[in-house]
Amino acid sequence: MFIDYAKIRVQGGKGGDGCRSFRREKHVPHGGPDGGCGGDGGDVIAIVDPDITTLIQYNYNKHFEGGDGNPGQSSNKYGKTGEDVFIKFPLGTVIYEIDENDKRIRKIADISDESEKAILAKGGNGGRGNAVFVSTTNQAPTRHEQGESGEVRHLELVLKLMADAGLVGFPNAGKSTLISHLSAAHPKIASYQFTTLQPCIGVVQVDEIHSFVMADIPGIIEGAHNGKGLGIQFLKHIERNKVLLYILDITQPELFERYQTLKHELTSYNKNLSKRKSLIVLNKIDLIPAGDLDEYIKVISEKITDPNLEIIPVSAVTGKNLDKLKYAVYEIVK
Ligand SMILES: Nc1nc2c(ncn2[C@@H]2O[C@H](COP(=O)(O)OP(=O)(O)OP(=O)(O)O)[C@@H](O)[C@H]2O)c(=O)[nH]1
Ligand SMILES: [Mg+2]
Repeated sequence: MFIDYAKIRVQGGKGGDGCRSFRREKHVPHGGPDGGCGGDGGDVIAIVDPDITTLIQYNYNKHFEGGDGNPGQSSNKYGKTGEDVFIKFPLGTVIYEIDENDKRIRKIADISDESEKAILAKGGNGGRGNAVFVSTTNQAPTRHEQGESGEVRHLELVLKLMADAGLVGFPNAGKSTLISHLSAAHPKIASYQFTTLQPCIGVVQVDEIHSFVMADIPGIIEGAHNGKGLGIQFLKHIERNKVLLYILDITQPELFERYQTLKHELTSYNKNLSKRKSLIVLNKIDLIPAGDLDEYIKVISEKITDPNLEIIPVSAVTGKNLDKLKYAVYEIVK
């Protein structure tokens, strides 16, 4: 199941206590302090796992603790450092610290690249052993410290898929059919609305070495930005796409107005999306007489004021022009 939201608790390991100890030697009442320091507690660290695309496991697994440091020992032995604990996240996870009322305090990490690592909770420092406190005035200190507790944090996880190209369209426009022909993704396809209930991503291979990532999200309807239909919950997944593909079913009336409605929903959700590079894809051209296609394109292109907005007619079912679409998207993505 695709889950893009979770809350977890992380805690660094406790530092090991410092040791109080004196070397035992015959005839020496205080044979020199030799209590070692405790080891530091382990950290909780976020890393990326490119194979995960959902936060579902964090709906079950909600507590993560770094390992505790071992206490120091006599003979100046240091305690072992606690083990770091690594939590794996899908690319595109944004991690916020929240307070007890679930209010966001700050952004801790935005995991947008595979090498990214972020410390979510630091382990506590190990306590110092009494050997450390020897001074000219105190040759036999008994002072030794307790290990510190690790940091505790409550975190909110929000996943925003990291796709290059996002498919935007009304329900039934053929978005899932398109992604299933262009990639190995297999979302459900059916002739009714809201077939796709969760985002799906696929890798589109352009040639042997080049590819880009495409995201299919559930259909958008008028009012989506106010929560209508499947609402805004999935719009966040196209926020970071480099290209938006507006998929229109060519058999529907008022194509330009439909495009405008979609764009209005997106920009009402996030005004930056109005400037995002886009393409209009007229799908299902197999359903109109071939000779009429130019006229369809003319009607919509006359109303478009942006000279850079390209219109590409395709048929996701027959595969017509899908290569052209793939290259056009790749030109923008790269
Ligand atoms: N004739 C024809 N039918 C198509 C084409 N593309 C999609 N369809 C059909 O249109 C219907 C809807 O396709 P989907 O891919 O499920 O549409 P969607 O946009 O993903 O729909 P939602 O998930 O509900 O938003 C299915 O019956 C498809 O077979 C096309 O190019 N030509
Ligand atoms: Mg679909």
